[in-house]
Amino acid sequence: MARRLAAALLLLGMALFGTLSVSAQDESPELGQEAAKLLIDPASLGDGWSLHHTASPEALYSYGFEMSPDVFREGAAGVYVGPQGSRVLLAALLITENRIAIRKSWEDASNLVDRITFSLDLDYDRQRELESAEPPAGCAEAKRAEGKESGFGLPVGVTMCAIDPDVILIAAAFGAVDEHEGVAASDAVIELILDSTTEQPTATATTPATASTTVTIVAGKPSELQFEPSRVEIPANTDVTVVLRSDGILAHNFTIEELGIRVSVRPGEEAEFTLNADAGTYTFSCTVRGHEEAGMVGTLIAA
Ligand SMILES: [Cu+2]
Repeated sequence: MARRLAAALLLLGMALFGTLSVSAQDESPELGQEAAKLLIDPASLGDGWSLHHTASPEALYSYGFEMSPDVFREGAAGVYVGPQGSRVLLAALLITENRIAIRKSWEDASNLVDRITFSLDLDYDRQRELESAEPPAGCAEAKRAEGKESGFGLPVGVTMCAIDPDVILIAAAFGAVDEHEGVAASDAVIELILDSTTEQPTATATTPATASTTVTIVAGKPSELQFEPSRVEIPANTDVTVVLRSDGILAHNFTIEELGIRVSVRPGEEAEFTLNADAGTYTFSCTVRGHEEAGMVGTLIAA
């Protein structure tokens, strides 16, 4: 048992600081550019934090993590180092779009979390509590673990979050992050990522589009979880062509429950549909789990 723990700790150190990943990195796929957008700026973690390195998640091979292209289309990992030995490991995994891949990806990512927490001293009561806790805002599903690093006693929190059926984020926080420890720290990192993709867009987003019979609505840009514009005016009782586009990295939809409209778009795709509404004010939203709650809503005014 002691040897297993020692081996696990050694692997942990290697994955975090990349001392042994040199040979593996040579064969690793490139750092995924789309996934890399989900890695946060070290400054957002607080004073004294820096990005130690970024890598393809293949660098997590020491945890036995295999990034199968059948399951994951892209990924990126970042290792951040902070004050007093604290560090954060962040992985963003983009999943190949099919049902089997989505299920398998959750299993693979879960296994990775298990391996990260394998070497920790866990409190089982706390673990049960975490299992029934609500996922962080913006996460459709979450898995968390909290414990102390054997030997060093550093508090560790791990949060895995599915922000969409096809994106999984894993944050592991060793030591304190902005005065948080354990799962509070790893949750805070996940929230930072979701916040940075939902930043208030520039003034143009609130500028009402003029009443027109053609309207373009962009999802996913400049903020992943917002519509641009978020306020749309159309003439009442008139056929209006709506062009819906996703410029983000997630799939989104445009839904107006009252009008029975739901149109989905995948990243980089465009959909066109006709809208005809009686005079009134309607709410449109994206019903992908967690998106509306994160601010993916808008107002449609037919007048
Ligand atoms: Cu959405």
